[in-house]
Amino acid sequence: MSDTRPDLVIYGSPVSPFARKVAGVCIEKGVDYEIEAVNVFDPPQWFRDISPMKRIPVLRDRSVAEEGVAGTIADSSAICAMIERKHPAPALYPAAPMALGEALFIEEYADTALAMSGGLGIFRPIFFAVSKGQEPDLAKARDTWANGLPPIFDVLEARLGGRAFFAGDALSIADISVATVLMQVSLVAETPLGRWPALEAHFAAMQARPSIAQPYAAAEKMVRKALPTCFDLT
Ligand SMILES: N[C@@H](CCC(=O)N[C@@H](CS)C(=O)NCC(=O)O)C(=O)O
Repeated sequence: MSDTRPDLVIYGSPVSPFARKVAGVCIEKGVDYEIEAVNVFDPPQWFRDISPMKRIPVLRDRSVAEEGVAGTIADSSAICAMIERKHPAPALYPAAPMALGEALFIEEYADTALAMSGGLGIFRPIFFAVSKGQEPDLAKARDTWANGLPPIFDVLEARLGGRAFFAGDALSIADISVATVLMQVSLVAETPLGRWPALEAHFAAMQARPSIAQPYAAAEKMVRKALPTCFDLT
């Protein structure tokens, strides 16, 4: 009997924006994948072995190896670059040197500055608390929305400069990264972006893409079990 399982396995959870980024790249490219759940806060030894920083996601390419470190890649940015090389079309990394650099910078900015602020400042204080039956730290979330995120949104707004995409004139890893990380906030709170019209338009366009919407819907289903509605942080 032939093996119908996809080559690519994303270890992690759709609740991770970085796992959704990898899923989004696979969907844009029409590459089959599956997600295998791993509790990153108490992972089994086999996962610690393939994730030196104890982070999700980690990718396994079964066509390389079915177990062990071989055939695995940790870190969403490394994973997405590998998938691009393995499945080049449609390209999600600009060919022009400067646009490529811009795309990689925006990816990094989303994965660090935006993820720290939105994830640690809003998602975790709300969702982690609610999951444990505790009161959400709305004061921290409101402070992040009022003071932490606006300077980051200012940078993204300026970098977009009214364009549809962050780098070059086509969808790239930059657009996917910003949308998946920003949607971590949407999982727990309303995200009115009226002060940043280019970012607002970009966010709406990205949310309409199956590559962003499908992994998000899987995350939302999990989050809504503990948190039926989103908070207004304004
Ligand atoms: N730079 C990493 C970040 C991965 C990351 O921070 N993942 C979070 C989940 S969203 C995690 O594994 N956290 C585990 C922890 O904080 O102990 C990537 O892009 O893959």
